[in-house]
Amino acid sequence: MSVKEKLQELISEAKEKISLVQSVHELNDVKAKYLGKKGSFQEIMKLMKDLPNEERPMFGKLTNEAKQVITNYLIDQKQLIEDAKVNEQLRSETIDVTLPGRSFEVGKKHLLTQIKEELEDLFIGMGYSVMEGPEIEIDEYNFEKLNLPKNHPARDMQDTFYITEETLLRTHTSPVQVRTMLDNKEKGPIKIVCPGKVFRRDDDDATHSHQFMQFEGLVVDETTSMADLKGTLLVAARKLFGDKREIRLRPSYFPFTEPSVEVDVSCHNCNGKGCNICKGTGWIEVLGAGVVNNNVLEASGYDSTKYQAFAFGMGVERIAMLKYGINDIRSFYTNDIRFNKQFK
Ligand code: 2NL
Repeated sequence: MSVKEKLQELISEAKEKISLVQSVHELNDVKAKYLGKKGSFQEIMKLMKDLPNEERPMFGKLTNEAKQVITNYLIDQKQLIEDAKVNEQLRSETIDVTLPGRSFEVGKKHLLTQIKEELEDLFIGMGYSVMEGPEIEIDEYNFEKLNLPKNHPARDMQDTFYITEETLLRTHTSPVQVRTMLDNKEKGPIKIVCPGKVFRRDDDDATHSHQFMQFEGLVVDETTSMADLKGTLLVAARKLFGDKREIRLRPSYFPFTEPSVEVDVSCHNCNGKGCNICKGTGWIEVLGAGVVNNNVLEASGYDSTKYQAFAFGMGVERIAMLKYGINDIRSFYTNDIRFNKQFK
């Protein structure tokens, strides 16, 4: 057999072997078998020494060509293996974009938070700042400076969670206003709203909760009057209960305001005709307010001959209950997800 034939045979054998290889790892073994240090070509090169000098260049040329042919087979097969791998991956990892998506629920703020923020936005729009303060207060700020001296019935042990003689859970957010007035070194004008948790010693039932959210407001300036209060509350009532609402002020009593008023809004359910929500009267009581008592201004360092102020306070749960027809205040705090989810 001539060298040429030998090489031809080697090439067809390699071609066959290489075409059957399925992995790159296996392919490296085959490559070593033919082209490696102990491979077939090393064997063939040994034949060179028996050849006459003039045949050696031709022998070298043919061997190199054969090597090249086999190398090309190896390269092509490697490409085939790799392509097959990619195609298999594409096939097995295909995503069916026509399948319906998995739906997931987006959370929502608690109804009380929604209404608190609605109120904050409304008052910020009228130039107010939002102030917060501690839930554990001292007697002096919660009562004394609000014209509620010791032994006043409103600060009865029955109504207040005392921690010590002098510290308690605030019964209203008014101490935040007291702190703001005390902190105001220039004793200049103030325009603030104070939302927050307050605590009263009550047995919980459908309309009472020992913890609820209050939203109070305070405006201190040189000419602040009851007329400003009424205009402000009309804007708030219409924002909360609709553009057609009217308000009316009835005389009332709070130790920290004089005169004091109770504010009714015309019923948003029956437009004033009378229904079960307004108990047939056409009006619903929504908040308390008044002109700040001079004692309160003086106790926080304001000259009551120079300054006048109005203040108001409302229970946020009550507003929400009226707006959405909720009949049990405990619904806000039991956190039944089915209740909370209704207010999206
Ligand atoms: C209500 C009634 C009210 C105030 C709160 C207040 C605060 C200061 C001075 C004077 Cl610093 N008054 N707040 C005035 C009137 C009524 O709240 O029904 N709250 C749930």
